[in-house]
Amino acid sequence: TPTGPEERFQARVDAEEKIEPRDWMPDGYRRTLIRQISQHAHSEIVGMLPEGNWITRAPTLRRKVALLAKVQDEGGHGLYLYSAAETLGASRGDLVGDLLSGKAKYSSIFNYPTLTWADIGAIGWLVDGAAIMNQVPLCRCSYGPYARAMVRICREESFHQRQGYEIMLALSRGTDAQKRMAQDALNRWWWPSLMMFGPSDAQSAHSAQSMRWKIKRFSNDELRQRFVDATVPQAEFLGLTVPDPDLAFDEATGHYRFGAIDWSEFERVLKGDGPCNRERLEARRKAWDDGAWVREAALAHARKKEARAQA
Ligand code: FAQ
Repeated sequence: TPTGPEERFQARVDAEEKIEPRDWMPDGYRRTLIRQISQHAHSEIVGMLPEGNWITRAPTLRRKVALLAKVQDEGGHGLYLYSAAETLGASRGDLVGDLLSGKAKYSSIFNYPTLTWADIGAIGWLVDGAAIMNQVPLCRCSYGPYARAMVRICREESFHQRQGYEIMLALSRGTDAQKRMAQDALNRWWWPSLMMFGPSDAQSAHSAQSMRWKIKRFSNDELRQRFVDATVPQAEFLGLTVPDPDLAFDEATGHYRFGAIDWSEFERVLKGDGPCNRERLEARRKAWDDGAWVREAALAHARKKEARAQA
């Protein structure tokens, strides 16, 4: 029978019990979750920017309504993820401060530009597709509040993915210019989407411990492989070519083999030197500054209500 608190904790995790905010947990478990959940929240909020760029230029009213709903969903995901991080004792002000100062990480993928309407299709298809692959197992994460938030997030992501794939389908069945646009978007988003899953297992600093704690259920490479296996047939159905000359189906394993990822590009983007890192942080800082009057008004209103309640 387990003796110390660490062993008892691990035994609960091994028994698939959910860990709740008031339960005892190792400091490392708490820190890992605050790190991952806050990076995830920042990704959702920064992730609104590349697509927000196309709301005013969506080609039809129907496309605009769907894109608006998707970008709003992402804002909502960010908010419940910040709340999940708060259940671990993190302060939302500190987390947002770390994002705005450039200290906190957010997903590398959102540092690439959206050059054409086809990029909105490619983001839904590939970026949300990758997000679902990574996040469905997080619905079974050992930490209750994160696992529960993920259930709703994944349902919404699945709508986002279909929205994107349907744009790609329309373009790939369209004029030659539209087909070229779809292919160009796939060319630019394919490799960055594979990088979303994080460094290879051999390089991943946190995977082994996070898997022992059942925060992560599958390794970065396992999820990346599943994504490639699921997505290549979808590209074929669209009549598009995945930009990887080494891509080949391996009959023996039943999986696609794919070419080497350019990890130097990934590292550059993580260091803040990707195509849009500066622009993204600039946009978040401006939104924060422009929203100062709303925060002040909300605080003043809350103080007035409190004073009235006491009177
Ligand atoms: N970008 O040891 P590992 C979305 C960092 S989907 C930037 O493998 P871990 C929806 C990692 O944080 C995107 N940094 O780390 C949407 C760590 O840095 P640290 C968000 C990355 O945590 C769609 C270091 O490298 N999804 O937003 C990346 O075990 C469309 C070492 O890596 C999530 O956040 C990267 N790609 O595994 C919104 C899902 N990869 O902290 C709008 C939850 C790794 O030591 C539009 N997160 N790093 O300084 C996770 O599942 C995990 O955190 C991983 C990384 C798998 C991302």
